[in-house]
Order: sequence, then C-alpha cells, then structure tokens
Amino acid sequence: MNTSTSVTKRGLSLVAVAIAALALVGCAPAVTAPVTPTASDVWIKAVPELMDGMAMTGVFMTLENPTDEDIELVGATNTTEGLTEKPLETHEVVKNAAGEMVMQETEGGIVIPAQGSVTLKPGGYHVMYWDLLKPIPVGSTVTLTLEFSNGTTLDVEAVAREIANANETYDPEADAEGSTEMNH
Ligand SMILES: [Cu+2]
Repeated sequence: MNTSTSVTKRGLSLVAVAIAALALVGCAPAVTAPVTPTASDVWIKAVPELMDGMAMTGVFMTLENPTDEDIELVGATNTTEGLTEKPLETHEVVKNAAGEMVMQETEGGIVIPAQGSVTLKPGGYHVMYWDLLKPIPVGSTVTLTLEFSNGTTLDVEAVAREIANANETYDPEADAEGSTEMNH
C-alpha cells in the first residue's frame, strides 16, 4: 500500500515536471512573433513593350534571414494595379535532360538559410510574372507582396531595369524558343 502510494506520488511529480517543461517550451513561440526576412536590391526586368503571347518577366532581390531557422519564400502576390491577373510563381533555373537551362516552379519555395541570405538573379531563382497586361518601362516600379513559410509577408517595390546582355535567360526570344512552353 505504502509502496504503491509512493510510486503514484512519484509518478505524479514526474508528470508535473514534464508539464512544467512543456509549458516553458510551449510559451516561447506564442510570445515571440515570427520574424520577417528583409529584402534588398529588389528589381524587375523591364518589359518596354509587350510581345505577342510572351509577356512575362522576373523579379530579383536579395533576401536575408536573421533567425536561427531556415525560412522559405513560398509565394508572392502582385499588388500593381492592372499588371496581371495570373498568380505569381517562385521559379528556379535548372538543366533539363537535353542539357538546356530552363526555368521551372520551385518545389516548396526558395530557401533563405538561417542567419544567411539568398540572391534571386537572372539565370537563377526569381519570382515569375506571367501574362502581363501592360508594359513595364525602365525606371518604373512594380509592387508585390512576398509570402514566407513562417506566415509573415513583406511588401516590396521593384524598380524596372534593363538587362544589358542580349543572351540573358530573360531575353524574350530565348523564352519564346522553348523554356516556357516546355515547362509550363
Ligand atoms: Cu520563371
């Protein structure tokens, strides 16, 4: 009898300790709001005139993650009035079976490593705009909202720049020749 009582008490106190430990751990995320990554050097490839059926472009930037856990850029929403009705996509550029560099939608977003950064740039990661309804002249600005895996969002303004190199990934003719049709 005595033994069983003492075992029960001991069991209860262990449970109490476990609950206290859980409470300590469990409280932390509720008190600390998720941290929003920061974006710098945000720009979009200018589209001076719309090409027939090929009105697309990419947004580029550097994202920094000051936290101790990886955060993914999981999506984005255009907030520029009248620019497009298509959803934006996070894209990467990969080599296909034929050895060509083509773009495709990322699986699970673009990782911003803990205490690190990732740069979206031509020929690599980008946020894809499809079916533009109006041109994006050099020097004009486009606004969009970035969405991250920790539930935070960030409004950014992208300045339209020209890419000097005619052989860039985003040359309209290069896109027309295959990458888009092959992958979407
Ligand atoms: Cu793309």
